[in-house]
Amino acid sequence: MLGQVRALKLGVAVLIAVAVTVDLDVKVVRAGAEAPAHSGKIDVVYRGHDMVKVPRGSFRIGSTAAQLERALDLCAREVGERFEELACQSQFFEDELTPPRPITLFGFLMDRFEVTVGEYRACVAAGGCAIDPLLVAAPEPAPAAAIRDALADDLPMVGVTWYEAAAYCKRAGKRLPTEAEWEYAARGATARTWPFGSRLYPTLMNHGQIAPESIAATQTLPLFAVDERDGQRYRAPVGSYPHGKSPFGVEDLAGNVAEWVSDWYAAGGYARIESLAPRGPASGVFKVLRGGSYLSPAYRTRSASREGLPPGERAAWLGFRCVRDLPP
Ligand SMILES: [Ca+2]
Ligand SMILES: [Ca+2]
Repeated sequence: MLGQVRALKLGVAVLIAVAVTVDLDVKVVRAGAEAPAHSGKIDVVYRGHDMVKVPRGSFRIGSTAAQLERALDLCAREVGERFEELACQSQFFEDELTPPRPITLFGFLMDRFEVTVGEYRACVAAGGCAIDPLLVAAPEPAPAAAIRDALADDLPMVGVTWYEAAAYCKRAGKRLPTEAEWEYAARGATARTWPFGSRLYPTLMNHGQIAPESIAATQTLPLFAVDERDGQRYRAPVGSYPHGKSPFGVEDLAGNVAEWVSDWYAAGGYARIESLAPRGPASGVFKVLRGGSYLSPAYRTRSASREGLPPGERAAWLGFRCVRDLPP
């Protein structure tokens, strides 16, 4: 039963992505005449390299029963009466349930920002990364001018499969974070709800919203949409929300682009999670993504919220960052 429920939740995420993509295709076609075709020329710009230390420590991964209740309340407020029963069932959130024991992690360094287009482009130019994401990253839900800027160096890289993200990190002498490392880096030892604390400050992150009824009138599922009230319609240049940083100083963990992590999605939640440096199941169907994006309402930007996609998928709202082990 739980497997079916999870498949539904993941299916909802995929359907939402598809709905947005359809919208995009229309706009991209219209913009095609104005926007120059990709020339194939690669400019080498390498920005960033900043990494932040996350020292060895322990925390309670996931959500307690009380935290789940608050998450359901937030879901109901954002989704509204029409979709509450469909989208805010407690079983959709139970994969977050906190296991009985705390998790202990070894220290690591984490990229301060999401990997940028400039960084990824440099890896392609050096022969270390697949060019495909640079060619497909442009179809973003944006007007023509924004599409021309879709490959700006300081925007987070998107349109990467899990395999391409993992290959980038490996080439950089790093790796994708585990799901537990990502969540610890976002929440700290006290397991706050968002990187900036347990009270919601919507202007401290680049998030989205549930599409207004007028847009979603014919839909049977809630649609995710952009929300400009935080100052950004689509992707924001990395580091645009410094006050939303995590207790360790890692930025944009809530929203902007969702982030691939290394773990396979565990259908049984944290029931079998190891207590020391867990790495997730040995195999699976979905890879986990974390943090939500510029299309996510706030309840999906909570740092305990878990989503999954097949590792070969690409999305205009999905990127990644890397980590490196600290010497023992
Ligand atoms: Ca936004
Ligand atoms: Ca993010």
